[in-house]
Amino acid sequence: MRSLLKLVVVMLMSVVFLQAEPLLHISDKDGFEIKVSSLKSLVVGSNDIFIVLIKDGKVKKDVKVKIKFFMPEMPGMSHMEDEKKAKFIDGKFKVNINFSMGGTWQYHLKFKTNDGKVHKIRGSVNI
Ligand SMILES: [Cu+2]
Repeated sequence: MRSLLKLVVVMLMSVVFLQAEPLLHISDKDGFEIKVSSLKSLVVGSNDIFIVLIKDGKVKKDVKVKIKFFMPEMPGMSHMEDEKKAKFIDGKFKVNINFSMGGTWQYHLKFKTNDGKVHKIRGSVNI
C-alpha cells in the first residue's frame, strides 16, 4: 500500500514537473544567437517572455524587437493574436503576452538592427 502511494506521488510530481517546464528556444539567424525564454511555464492569460540577442559574444541592446503570437482561425473560433514591442530591461528584452486560450500558438519574432535590416525567426509554443 505504501509503495503504491509512493508510486502515485512520483507520477503526480512528474506530471507537474513536465507541465511546469518554462519556455526555452535557442536559435541562430544572420549571425545572432537568439534566446526566447520564460521564467515560469506558459499559461492562459498573462506571461512575461524574455528575448536575448547575442552577436559576437555580446548581448545586443540597440535593436528594435517585436514578437507576435498568433493562433490561426479554427472552426468556431476566429484568428487570435497578441503582438508586442519588447522593452530592454536588465540585460534582456521583455514582453508581456496574453494567451487567450490553450493550444499551439505560433510566433514570429522580428528584430531590426541599426543598419535597417529586419531579421525574423518563427517558432511555436504549447499552452
Ligand atoms: Cu484556437
